Amino acid sequence: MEVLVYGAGALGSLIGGLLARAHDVTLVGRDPHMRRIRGDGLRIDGEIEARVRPRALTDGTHRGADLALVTTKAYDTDAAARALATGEYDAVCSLQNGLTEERLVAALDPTVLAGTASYGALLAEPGRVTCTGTGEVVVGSLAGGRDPLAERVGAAFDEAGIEATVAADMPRRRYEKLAVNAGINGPSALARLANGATLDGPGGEVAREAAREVARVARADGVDLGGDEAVAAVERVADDTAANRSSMHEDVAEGRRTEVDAIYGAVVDRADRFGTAAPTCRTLASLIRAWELGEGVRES
Ligand code: KPL
Repeated sequence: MEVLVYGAGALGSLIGGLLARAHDVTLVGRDPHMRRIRGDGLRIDGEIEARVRPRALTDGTHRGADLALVTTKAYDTDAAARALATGEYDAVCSLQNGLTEERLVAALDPTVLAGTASYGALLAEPGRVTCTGTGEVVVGSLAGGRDPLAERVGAAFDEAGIEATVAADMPRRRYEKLAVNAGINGPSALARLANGATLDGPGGEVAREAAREVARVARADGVDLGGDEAVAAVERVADDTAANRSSMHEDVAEGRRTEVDAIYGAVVDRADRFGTAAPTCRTLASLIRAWELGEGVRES
C-alpha cells in the first residue's frame, strides 16, 4: 500500500517508519528532520533504518496515495487538509489529539477515518526517533459501525507488525480519548507534573472531574460513555504512562502553542451546543489560553 504520513514529527515518523516494513511510505514533515532523513535515513531507537521517502512541508503539492495518515498537531489540521486536497487518496485517517476529524471532512472528498495511536515517541534529534512506549493503533468509521476502508487500513497496520484494532464503536472511543486528554493534559501542564504524579496529587480531582464532564458531553451527543468509565480510562493511561510528560506539558515546558482548542475548546463548544455544563474544562481552557497569550504564542 502507498501511505503518506502528513505531519511527521515524533509519532508520525515512528508510525511511518514501522509501516515502511511492509509499505511504500512517504513522510511529510519539517526540516531539519526531513533533510537528515534524506541524507542519513530514519533511525528508530538507533537501530532500524526505515526505508521512507522524506518530503518537506514546503515541497509543494502531493500526488496522492492509498492512505494519508494525519499526525500534525491539532492546530495544523486546516493546513494539512489544504495540502492533502491537492492529491488523491482512498482514505484519510487522523491519528491526532482532539476532535479534528470534522475539519478534515469539511475540506476533503475522501472518506475520513478516526484513529488513535497509543505509542510514545520522542524526536531525539533530527532523523532519530525513540519509541518510549509500544501500544496499539485503533481505526474506525467516524459514524461508528463496520467500514470496509477501516478494515483495509487495519490490515495494512497488521501487515507491518503494528497491533491494530478496527473498532465499530469509534464514536465512543473518540470521546474516551478526549476524556483522557482532557483529564491528563491540562492539569499536568499547569502543575508541570508527569502523568502519574498528576493523578496522584491534588490535580487528580480536577483530572477526574474533567473526564466526567467529557462523558456528560458524549452522552448529550448520543454516545454511551459513563462518567466512571471515562475516569477509569484516565487512571489507566496515567498509570501506563506514569513517568511520561503529556504532550501539553511538553508544549508548555518548551514555550510552544498547545492543543487547548482541539481538546478543551471542543469540549466547551459541544457542552454549549448540547446545553451541558463543563465548568472544569472551561476553566482549564481559560487558564491554558491565558498562558498562551502571555507567552505570545496565541493571537486572541
Ligand atoms: O495523548 C496523550 C498526550 O500526551 O497528548 C496522553 C499521553 C494519552 C495523555 O493525555
